[in-house]
Amino acid sequence: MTDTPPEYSPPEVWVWNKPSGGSFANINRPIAGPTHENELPVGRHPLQLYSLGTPNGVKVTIMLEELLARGHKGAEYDAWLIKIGDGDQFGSGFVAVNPNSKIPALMDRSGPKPIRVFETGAILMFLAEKFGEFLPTEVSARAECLSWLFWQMGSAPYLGGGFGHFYAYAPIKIEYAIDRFAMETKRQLDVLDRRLVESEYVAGPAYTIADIAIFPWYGGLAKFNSYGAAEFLSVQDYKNVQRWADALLERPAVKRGRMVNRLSGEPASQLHERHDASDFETKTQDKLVAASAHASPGATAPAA
Ligand SMILES: N[C@@H](CCC(=O)N[C@@H](CS)C(=O)NCC(=O)O)C(=O)O
Repeated sequence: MTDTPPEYSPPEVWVWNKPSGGSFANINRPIAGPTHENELPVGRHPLQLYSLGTPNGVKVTIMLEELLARGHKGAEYDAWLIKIGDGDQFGSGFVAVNPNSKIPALMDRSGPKPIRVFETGAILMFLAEKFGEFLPTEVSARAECLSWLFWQMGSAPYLGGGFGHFYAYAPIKIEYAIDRFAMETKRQLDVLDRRLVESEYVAGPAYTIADIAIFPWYGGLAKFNSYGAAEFLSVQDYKNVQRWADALLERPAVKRGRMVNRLSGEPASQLHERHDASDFETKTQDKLVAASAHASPGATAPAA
């Protein structure tokens, strides 16, 4: 059975006079800019990341862990937690790094003048060019990689903001909206699946920033039941997406990147902030909880 949405006639001019309803309604506003003063913290590493372990955030932490795995010491980073549900993205310091108030945002403090970078496509390209990794230099391989990188930037909003929103978060189930975005999401999965028949990785024989950008969204759908929709979308049918996602999940840097700034799942998989490579061994939530219980018996959880 499907719910019929109430009849709605748009007024002449839209005004913001009521909450939109649904999950995350409290953080939606029709205006940009900061809501409050708040300086961002700065750690000791060249790169300062302000983020959260969502599919967009994870792209950057996977990239940084991949760069470190290839021996680039200049990719050492502090990953600070931005709680978007609490409105941290509207603090003045964050807005100065990303005027679009969305995680992730990066400050490169390695040079004489800090460089801000926002939008994950720009961040992945910036890091790829800075360190000369994961973006082919040969002209046709580079064009293929950038085509798939930007395919992700244009496609994922239909998956997250379209399908995920109407299937999982909207206050009512609207058949028209769910049909429209389920159709588009399945079409995108098929685009990827067909590409991965002919190619080991998305952009060709080498692992690139295209894989790093696409994996958290479409790999998440294939392997982690995003939006509780694995069965609804028959994700097991996309065999080549499954094969590719399994291969990426074997990569140690992907495993580490998925843990950073993560606030849900197994405590051992959550590293709320990362300020040192050793944090993966000592500062995951399971370890912090155990340490604080040991330090003060009776206490249950450390501050995040
Ligand atoms: N196109 C952006 C999307 C970033 C984005 O949508 N971030 C979400 C979390 S995954 C966010 O910060 N949402 C907070 C908000 O909308 O206020 C990118 O690729 O960086």
